[in-house]
Amino acid sequence: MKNKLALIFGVTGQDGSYLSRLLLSKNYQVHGVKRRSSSLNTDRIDDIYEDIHDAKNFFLHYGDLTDGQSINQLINKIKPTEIYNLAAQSHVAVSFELPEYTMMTNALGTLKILEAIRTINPKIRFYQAGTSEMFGASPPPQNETTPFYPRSPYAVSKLSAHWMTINYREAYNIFACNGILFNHESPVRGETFVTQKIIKGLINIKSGKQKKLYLGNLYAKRDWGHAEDYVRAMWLILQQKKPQDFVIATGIQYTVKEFINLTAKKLKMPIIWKGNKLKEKAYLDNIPIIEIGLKYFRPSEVDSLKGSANKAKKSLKWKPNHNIHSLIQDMIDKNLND
Ligand code: NDP
Ligand code: GDR
Repeated sequence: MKNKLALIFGVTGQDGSYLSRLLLSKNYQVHGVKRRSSSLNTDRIDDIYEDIHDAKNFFLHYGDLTDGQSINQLINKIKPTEIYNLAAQSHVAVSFELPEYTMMTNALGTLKILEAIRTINPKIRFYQAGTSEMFGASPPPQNETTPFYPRSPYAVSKLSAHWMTINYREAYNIFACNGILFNHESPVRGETFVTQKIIKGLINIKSGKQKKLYLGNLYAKRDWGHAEDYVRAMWLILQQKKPQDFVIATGIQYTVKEFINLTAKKLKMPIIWKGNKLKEKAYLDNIPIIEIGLKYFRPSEVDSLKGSANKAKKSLKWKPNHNIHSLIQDMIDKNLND
């Protein structure tokens, strides 16, 4: 049987690395798009060549979502059967500082892929990496029918890509789907996202490499899952009979502070919280190790996200294998082995 052929934009990111492994395990030929950077940016996928015996099915190409010509050429050359658009300026806080670039990459970049599919081969199946950030200020639990209320340039850019994906599905009959994924983390999560920042920070403090960890809003609530579970949902979404959009979430939320407490407990660091608001601090052996850094607050925050993935559970038969405890443990173990 002929291999399925996937093209992944954003292959060097957290999800790109997990999805590549999943698709290779399903005998896909996987082509990933990496962008040119002044230092190496393939850390997360370099070991695929060593770990996976059949790495002859894994190829990397240069490309960029802001460069429509490169997108067209790649789709023309590779002739994928499925395209996963995971590429994005994915940092919410950064999007307030780079709103125009965020919009160009996340919104217009998605449009460029959809246009390429429409003109080159409308039979290609398309997955768009949507986000719970699009729900923003809409109260939880959020599902596929919850109104969107984006609270950052990032969320607005993703909402544009979301609707563009629906429009191309309806206007041109393209198998184009949105996954609306809630936060998902892993040992290869970027270091400036709060979970990895907390885990690396506490491990460094414990080993004496770092004195303090500065964080922003400790009371934001998030529904954190594991990337390994979430890329499985992406693949399932593209294997359905009809193109549809799905919320993917665990249905359980924790505050940032609760995430810190769970991590500290696993690391056997008995921290004690004192003070409040901007003066709130966590102490270990009477020494402050976590403090509030004003610069980590966002101009507008998303306070509470908790997804309801009932549709995915029913139609995709998807359910997460990880919970918050196994997620944190996995992240700690990998960090300790580095
Ligand atoms: P990452 O930030 O880890 O990865 C983003 C990827 O996009 C990287 O490969 C990055 O390349 C690439 N990229 C950035 N800008 C461009 C560009 N202009 N052209 C081509 N590639 C580009 O994100 P995640 O893996 O965590 O997330 C994957 C997708 O899912 C993103 O679109 C994100 O917005 C979305 N999402 C993520 C969630 C999460 O909790 N992780 C939840 C919901 C949605 P480089 O390595 O060179 O930086
Ligand atoms: P988020 O993830 O914005 O939800 O976007 P992030 O980990 O950046 O923030 C989660 C919450 O923690 C609060 N916070 C801090 N955040 C960061 N990054 N650094 C800090 O020091 C800090 N202190 C407190 C934030 O204010 C926020 O409330 C992620 C990204 O992966 C998006 O691409 C994705 O779409 C969404 O998840 C779902």
